[in-house]
Amino acid sequence: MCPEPIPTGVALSRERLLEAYRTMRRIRSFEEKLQELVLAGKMAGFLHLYVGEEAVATGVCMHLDSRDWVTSTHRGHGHCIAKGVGVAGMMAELFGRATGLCKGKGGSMHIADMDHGMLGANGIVGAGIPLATGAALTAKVKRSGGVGVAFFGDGASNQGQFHESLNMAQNWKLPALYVVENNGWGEFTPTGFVVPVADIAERARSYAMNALIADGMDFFDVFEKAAEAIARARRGDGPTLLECKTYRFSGHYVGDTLAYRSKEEAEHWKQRRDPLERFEHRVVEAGLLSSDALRSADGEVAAQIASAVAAAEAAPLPDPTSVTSDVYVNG
Ligand SMILES: Cc1ncc(C[n+]2csc(CCOP(=O)(O)OP(=O)(O)O)c2C)c(N)n1
Repeated sequence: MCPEPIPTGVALSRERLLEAYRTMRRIRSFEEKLQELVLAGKMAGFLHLYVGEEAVATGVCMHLDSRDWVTSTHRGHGHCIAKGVGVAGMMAELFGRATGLCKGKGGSMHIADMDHGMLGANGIVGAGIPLATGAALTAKVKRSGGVGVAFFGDGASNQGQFHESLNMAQNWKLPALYVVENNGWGEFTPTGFVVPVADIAERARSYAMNALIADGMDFFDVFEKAAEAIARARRGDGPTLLECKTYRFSGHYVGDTLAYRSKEEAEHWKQRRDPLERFEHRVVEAGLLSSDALRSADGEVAAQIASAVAAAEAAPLPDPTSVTSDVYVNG
């Protein structure tokens, strides 16, 4: 089928547009359900929500396939879902069940799924960056055509691992993509308070690396910039630092009182820049998708998440005797 043009100049078929919407909606609905479960005392553990940043993971991962590897952060549900990890295994993992992706031992911050190229969420800020660099080195040595993609925050770009990885990747022309999700905050500190450059993309210049900036609240802009960066990596022309300007609608974690940021700031982003609403507005205005098609996608996603919750709640807890298997044991 002929791809339909859209106003940005990005040409995507109706199926691909629906796929993008479904992925963004799946991330949002999955996390809204998690928040509800935690606040109702039905799910234990610490949660960092990705709500508001859906266009970043989706716009990048829609270019990836089974050759590619992704590393994530403490705010990792969106990256997992966008890379194709199933919500049933994720939900079971978050409930700590034996049927979870990591047999209930990883939880929110350590979801990994090798079958889908997800090398792991990571509770250590910046730690995914060298792992994705290693994946890019593997792809280069094996000539697999794959790309190593690291998602991380503005705060992580202050870590030594970021600088060491970028230096190595550029020197060795690795097929890597470094996606900075600049959401304006690192925990409770404004980015400008700890990052002296106006754009984190500027940091690429120190390593003679290609850099791009995208509106992280616009799926189409991220999609277009990521296409360019990933094509470059696959061609053997080296890595890119892609800075996506975005915003987390929620607090740093579920339960954060948000006393440090103004309501006006958050309202501005939610009302004017919500990536799902902007996407819908654009595709419906351009006659590419109908509101009915989008509501039907919402329904499918809601049913999928409800069934993931029901299956997870019914699943067994891990057998206590398995506590030392699949983990590093000291001594
Ligand atoms: C090495 C390390 N230092 C500090 C922390 C505590 N910590 C957890 S999240 C976070 C902020 C990270 O900010 P950023 O990288 O911008 O990601 P965001 O939370 O905004 O997505 C910090 C400091 C940690 N987990 N790891």
